[in-house]
Amino acid sequence: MQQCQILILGEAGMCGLSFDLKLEDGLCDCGAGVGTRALCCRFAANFFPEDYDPVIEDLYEKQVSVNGEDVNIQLYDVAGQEEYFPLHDYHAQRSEGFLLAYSITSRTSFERIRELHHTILRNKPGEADIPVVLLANKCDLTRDRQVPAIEGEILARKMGWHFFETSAKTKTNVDEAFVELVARVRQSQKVEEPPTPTPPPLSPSPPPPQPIEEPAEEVGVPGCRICVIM
Ligand SMILES: Nc1nc2c(ncn2[C@@H]2O[C@H](COP(=O)(O)OP(=O)(O)OP(=O)(O)O)[C@@H](O)[C@H]2O)c(=O)[nH]1
Ligand SMILES: [Mg+2]
Repeated sequence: MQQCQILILGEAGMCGLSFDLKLEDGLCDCGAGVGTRALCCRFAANFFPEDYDPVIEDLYEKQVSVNGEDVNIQLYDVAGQEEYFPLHDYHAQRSEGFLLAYSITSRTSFERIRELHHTILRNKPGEADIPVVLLANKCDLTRDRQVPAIEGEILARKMGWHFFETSAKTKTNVDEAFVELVARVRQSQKVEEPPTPTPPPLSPSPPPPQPIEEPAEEVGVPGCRICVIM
């Protein structure tokens, strides 16, 4: 079974600012996050959380078949607040593929994408072609749209990323986006994998017999071979 570690990053929800209060009060539903947790829940468990629960760190696991290979995905979601940036770095260093998410209802979350991308670059110095998929989440909320799809498409094309408008709520493009990322990760893992050495043949065939030719004439000091004239 192939392994693949993925990190999802998105702008933090406003509720995270009053994290302590929230822990005391239980869940809060102010709905400010871009939906990284909801996307993970939808993908890993086909479940949509209506509430807003600003967890610090969550691991989701799911096995999928991508291009005929079984892949075990470990998906990390970490709180977006500044105090958790060290966690972003920790997981970014260990991850092989990244989902960068914004909400189509929040222009600031779209503008945050470049910073999130820097988190990846900072933690993967010198690595080219890092698999990234850009997600424009909450595409079901068309009436609240602040970011036209074309802006996401242009950014993704410029950066060489794949782009999906998703909805964790309606499940639109969620599986497609994850599968695309995993396919890209597998592709890059194969480039890095050393080629499998070809085993030697079981019974090596002997070299073809060479005709034995008699030397025509020997010259030089007797007993001391210098050259042979054929
Ligand atoms: N309509 C709609 N609501 C969504 C969607 N995705 C998430 N939500 C809602 O948005 C709120 C925030 O979602 P979360 O997944 O908790 O957001 P988050 O990105 O993890 O937020 P942080 O933990 O602060 O980074 C929740 O109330 C979700 O139900 C979506 O695709 N459509
Ligand atoms: Mg969250």
